Amino acid sequence: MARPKIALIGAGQIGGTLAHLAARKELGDIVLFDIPDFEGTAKGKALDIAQSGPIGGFDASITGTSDFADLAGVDVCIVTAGVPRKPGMSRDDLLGINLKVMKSVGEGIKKHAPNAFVICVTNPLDAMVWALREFSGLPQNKVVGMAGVLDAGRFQHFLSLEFGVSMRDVSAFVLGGHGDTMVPLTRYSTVAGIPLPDLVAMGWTTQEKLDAIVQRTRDGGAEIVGLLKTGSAFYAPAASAIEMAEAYLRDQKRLLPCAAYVKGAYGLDGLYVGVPVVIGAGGVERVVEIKLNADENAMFQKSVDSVKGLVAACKGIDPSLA
Ligand code: A3D
Repeated sequence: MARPKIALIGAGQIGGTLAHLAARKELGDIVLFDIPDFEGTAKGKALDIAQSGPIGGFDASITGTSDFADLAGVDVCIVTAGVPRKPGMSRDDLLGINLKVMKSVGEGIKKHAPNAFVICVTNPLDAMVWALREFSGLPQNKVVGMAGVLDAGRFQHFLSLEFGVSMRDVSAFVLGGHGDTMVPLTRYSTVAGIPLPDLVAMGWTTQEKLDAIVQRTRDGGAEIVGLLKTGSAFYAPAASAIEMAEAYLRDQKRLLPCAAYVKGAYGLDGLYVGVPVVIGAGGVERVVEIKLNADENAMFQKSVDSVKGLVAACKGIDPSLA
C-alpha cells in the first residue's frame, strides 16, 4: 500500500514545524507548499528536514513546491497559509487578507486534492475554515479547523502548573470559537477524573485563581505574540494539528475539540464553531452534543454570535460567498 501523502500549505513557522513533526512520526510523505516567492523556503525547509532523517531515525519523502499540481493524491492537507498576528492585532484583523489566501488555496485543493481531509489553522480560524470549505467545495465532514486542541492544551498546561501535577493527568475541555469568546469548561475539565469545581472545594485552588487561569487560556495566543513580537505561536499549534491528522490517518476515533461544521446540534443551523467531535477515517464522524448549563450556554452563544459576525464580514468582502 502506498504511503499516505500529506500536504502542508504554507511553509512558514507552523508549516515547517508540521513538516518536522509529521516526518518524525512517519505519518507519510510530505509536500511543503508556498507561493512562488517563497518556493525556496519550502524547498529549503524540506531538504533540511529530510537530512535530519538519518540522524533522527525516520524515513519520509519531503519535498517543497509552489505548484498546486504537486498536491495530486494528497490524503491530508493542513492549511497555515496566510499572515499571522503582530503585537496589538486581534485575530479578526487578519480577515481581509487571509480570506483572499483561502480562496486561492481552496480552489487549488478543489482541483488537485478533492479527496483530502483538510485541517485549517489560518486565523481568524472559525471564519477561515468556513471560507476554505466554501471555496474548496469539499464535504463538510472533510474540512475542519484546529483551535480547540491547542486551547485545551494551554488550559491543561496552566492547570498542571497550578496543581503541581503532571500535564498527563490533566484533561481540559473547551468549546466555542477560537478567540476572546472561547469557552473553557471547568465542569468538564478534570485532574485524574476529579472535576475542577471539586478541586476548588477540596482547597487545591480558589475560584479566583481558576478564573485567572481561564482568562490566561483565552489570552494564551496574545501572551506569546507579545513575547515573540515577530509572529505568533507555532510549536503547540503544529503539535495540535498533527494530533488531528494522525487521528484521521490512523482511524483513531479520537474525541477532540475542533472547529467543525454543526447543523442541528447545539441549536445551530450550519456554522463552523468549536465543539467536541470524533475524528477517524471518515473525517469528522460525529459531533458530540453535551449539556450546557445556563452560564455555559450564554458564553457559547456569545462565541457563536462572534463567529457569525465574522462569516457575515467574509460575505461582505467576497460576494461569491454570499
Ligand atoms: P507564517 O510563518 O507567516 O507562515 C505563513 C506562510 O503562508 C508564509 O510562508 C506565506 O508565504 C504563506 N502564504 C501566504 N499566502 C499564501 C498562499 N496564497 N498560498 C500558500 N502559502 C501562502 O505564519 P505562521 O505559520 O506562524 O501562522 C500561519 C497562520 O496560522 C496565521 O494565520 C496564524 O494567525 C495562524 N495561527 C492559528 C492558530 C490557531 O490556533 C488557529 C495558532 C497560531 C497561528
